[in-house]
Formats: sequence, structure tokens, C-alpha cells
Amino acid sequence: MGTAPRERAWWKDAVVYQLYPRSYNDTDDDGLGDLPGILERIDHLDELGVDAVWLNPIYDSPFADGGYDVRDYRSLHRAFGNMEDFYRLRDELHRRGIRLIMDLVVNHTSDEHPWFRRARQNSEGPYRDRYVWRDGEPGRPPNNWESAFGGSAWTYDDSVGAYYLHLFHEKQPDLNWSNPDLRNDVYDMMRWWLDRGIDGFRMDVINLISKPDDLPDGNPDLPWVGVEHFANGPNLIDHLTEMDRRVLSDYQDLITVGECVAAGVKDASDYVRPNGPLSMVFHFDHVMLDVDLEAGWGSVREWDLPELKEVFTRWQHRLDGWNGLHLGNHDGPRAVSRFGNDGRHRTASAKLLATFLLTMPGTPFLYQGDEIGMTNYPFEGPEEIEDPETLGRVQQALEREDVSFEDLRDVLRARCRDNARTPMQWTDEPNAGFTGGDPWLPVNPNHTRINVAQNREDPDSVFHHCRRLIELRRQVPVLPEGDYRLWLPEHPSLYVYTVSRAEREILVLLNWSDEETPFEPPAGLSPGNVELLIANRDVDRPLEATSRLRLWEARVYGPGGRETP
Ligand code: ISL
Repeated sequence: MGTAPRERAWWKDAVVYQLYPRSYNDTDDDGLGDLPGILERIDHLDELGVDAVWLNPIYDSPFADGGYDVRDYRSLHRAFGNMEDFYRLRDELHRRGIRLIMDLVVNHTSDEHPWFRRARQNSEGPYRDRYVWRDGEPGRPPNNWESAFGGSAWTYDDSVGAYYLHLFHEKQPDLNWSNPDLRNDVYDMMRWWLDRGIDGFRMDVINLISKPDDLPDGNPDLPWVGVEHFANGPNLIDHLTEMDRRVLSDYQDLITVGECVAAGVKDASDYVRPNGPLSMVFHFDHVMLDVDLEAGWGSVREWDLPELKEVFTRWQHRLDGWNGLHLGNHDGPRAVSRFGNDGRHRTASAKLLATFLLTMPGTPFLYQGDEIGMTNYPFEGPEEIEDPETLGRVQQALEREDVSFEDLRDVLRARCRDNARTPMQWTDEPNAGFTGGDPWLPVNPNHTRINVAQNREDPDSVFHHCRRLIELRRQVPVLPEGDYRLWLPEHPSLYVYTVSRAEREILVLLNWSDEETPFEPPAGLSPGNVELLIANRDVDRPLEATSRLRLWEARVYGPGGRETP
């Protein structure tokens, strides 16, 4: 940025890599990835050129929900390694200029956390009030709220004679954020990690932490019953503001990313407005496009490109703050299987998706495996699934309706969170080079074709395309912060947008379809003097002479001569 001092937050120019440690790389052959395994693959991250890594939870946990059920916030699950391994990884990342973001899971704990054990044991003690309890008769829960994993959000605890709330698994009791001691302890714990040199938090379902005291029934027709009450709740802003004042503001240069379920642009603007408590949020509007709001989990809705454009355009134009960008994470299908074509056009469409993600204003989060175009897993039966959400939903459907597992297979293949959690595919060897033991989840059989080793060798691979895009983003400062403008909003297969600032304009042309499509620059779009910056296919004609875009073709044009960041 010339000679002027950099006052911008680092995360505005960053590309973040989301790393799911359990499935990354296993060095002790227990079938589970570990921190030394990440260290062993650190050159992969370095070569890709990412600026930060977000690690999914590595804390001590009984793993009822993949580690989102924390038993001890201040120690690591032994399968991942110990604190020495952690410090080594932190230092090696930092040495390469890669920051480290940890997952903060404070809407709930594990039921094996000492707070909950004490809460259960002693009705008079200080811990009971750290969770959300209500009196009630067995079989008659306090309200109709549902768990995200199916069934009631309330479990009757015989030993206590009351219900406790769990918006997720019954082994994940919700914390009561109205309790000041609880909040103090959470803040201490956050400091404990920040003092260990991490660079920020991704905050799990942070907009669910404040529940209305009267716990009103939810609309039974919504896919997650109660969500209009427990999402974006009454004291959420106060809690986030206090967290900012008491913890975050004491540290320089942090990134704070709030995972916000059922948060619209307006809600999110309150959380990320300039000087607000969060740097950015993850919203779900685009990943909800294939959910049929009436039929819920058990169906997959057809969506079209104008709808997708509308979502991203709305967030670009209306959010009062910085955008967090993602096309997939550990909670759903693979990006190329959901938004691209994971069959014949896998490589081209995975590159198109990467082009999109990495040319949008905001901070892109690239999920592990997407840099090589990993796909969904061909699930055959429930024995291949670990994900408690899928198992819970399947069980609920089987109990309620006249369906068999076979009837659910297509939905499950489209939705199961394990699609994104199968082991990282490093090589074409057995178990994809992930482990010498038995992997905790099956390895996708397509690892013989789709793997890091093959990607690295092939200069036209998804990996090298991602690497070049990340480099380009660094060289073209317009991209992270420019003004986004959508062209051809109703076009069914072309996604065309410009990102501009001052006199500089970047033009992105994406043919988001399986068909070759005629292209004519829309009236008003006159990007003079443009140079092709990157494309996912050979481009044999200049823009003016282009009348068609090939299927899944992606091109990025901009002014000639790159800026030095
Ligand atoms: O995964 C989902 C849809 O398939 C969501 O409902 C998901 O549960 C929601 O986005 C919240 O996710 C986060 O909190 C959960 C945990 O299971 C997820 O892995 C985590 O990302 C509870 O901690």
C-alpha cells in the first residue's frame, strides 16, 4: 500500500482457510487427524497462499457433535495432541505469516462439562443457573422448540426433576447468558486463549445465546421451530457489546466472525457495523436456497441462479459492515456438489466457484478440500454416517412417516454434514494418505482421481487455479473492498458483476451452467482497456470479440498492469 502506514485491519485483505482438524491429516494412525498432522502439511497452506487458518474445535470433548460439545475449554482432546503441539503449530503458522483463528463454542457446553455436572448435582449451588432449566412433567416440555438435530429441544432430567434446554444434541445443554458469573467465566476463557497468541475467534451460533425469559412457543411451520425467538434474541447486542468491552477491545488486530443462524442483513448490520463487536458474520441465505421451507430437512429444493445472485447482491448492497464469504463449510454438502457440477464438469465448475468466492468483496473462507474440488460422498447406508444431525433427522423421519432409509438416500446424499467431513484427499493411495489406520469416516472412493498430489502436478488443476486467484486478490486491492455491481440480474445462467474503486474496475464473467451460452456485454458496461487477469479455460479471443461463454467458463478482466499492494 505504498508508503502510507497500514491502518486497515489485516482481515480485510485476508483469505481464510477453514480446516477441519479431525479430517485433515493423521500422524499417529488412530484414524483421527491431529495437530502434528496439520504441521506436516503446512507447506500446502503456505503454497496455496492463505493468510489465516480457522480450526474447528480441538478442545477436550466426548464428541457427541464433532467437538462442538466442549468438556474443557482449556485443554485439547488428546487425539489432536497437547498444548506443546498447539504452540508449535501456532508458531510455524505465524512464521509463515498465517494467522490462527480458534472456534469459540459458548452457546452450549457438553453435558460432561464440570459446570453442567455441578448444575445437575446441586439445586442450591451456583452452577444450576448457568443452564436453562424449566419445571415440567415428563412428556410435557415447557414449549415447542425443536433441536436442530430433530425432536424436542428439551430433555427431562430425572435426577433434577426438571427440563433443560438444548438447541442441538441432548448432550449439548444451552448456557444461560443471563447469568453474570457464566459470562465472566466465558470472558476469562477467551482471554486465556488470546493470551496464548491466537488471532481471533469464529463464534459458533453466537446469535443464539440470548433467549427470551418467557420462552414463547414458536411457529410450528418453520423448519426450526422456535428460531424466531431464540435467534437474534433480546439481550444479544448487550452481550456482544459487553464481550467486546471486557475482552476483545483489549487485544489488537483480532478477527471475530460470528456464525449467525437465521440472521438477515438488518440483524447482521447491528453486529458488524463499523466498530461493532464482530468483524463479520457468516449468514446462511445462500445455503438455505436448496431447503424447502415447508418440507424442511427431508427434501431438496431446486433453486435457480437469479435467486443466488439476489442473495449475494442483497448482502453486498445492504449490509452495513464487512461481508464474510463462504460457499461451504463442515456443516453441509461440498460446494461443487451443491453449487457446481460434480460430475463431468467438476474441474471447470470448482474453478468457477473459486473464482466467484475469491473475487467478491469481503473476506473469503475457503473450506478444506474445496481447493482441489472435493465432492460429496456416495452414502449407501446409516452405518457410514457419524453426523448427529443427519442421524437425528433420519430417525425422526423414519418414526413419523411411512418411509424407508432408501427413500431418504437422495436427500441424505445432498444434505449430510459428513459430506464435508470425509478425510482430506492427499494422494491416490489407500485412505488417500490421510491415515495409516482406520479413518473415522470413510474416504471418498474418488480420491484415486481427486487428490492433492495430482492437483499439484497438473498446472491446470483446481489447486493451482485457487493459488493464482489468491495471488491475484493480493495484487488487485480493488477486489476485497470495491463496490460490487450486478449486471444481467435475471439472466438464468450468466453471473456478471463488476467490482470497482476509484478508476479501477474488475469485471467477472461466469457461465454458471452446463450449457454454452451467448454473451453480449450489457448496455452500459464498457470496460475499456481491459486485460484478462485469470480464466478457467483458454481464452482465444479478446472480450470485444467474445460472443459465447463455454459451459462453466469463468473470466476475470481488469486494467492492465497490477498494483503493488
Ligand atoms: O448444520 C446445519 C444445517 O445442516 C445447521 O443447522 C448447523 O447446526 C448450524 O449452522 C449451527 O452450526 C454450528 O453449531 C452446531 C454444530 O453442530 C455445527 O457443526 C456448527 O458449525 C452446534 O454447535
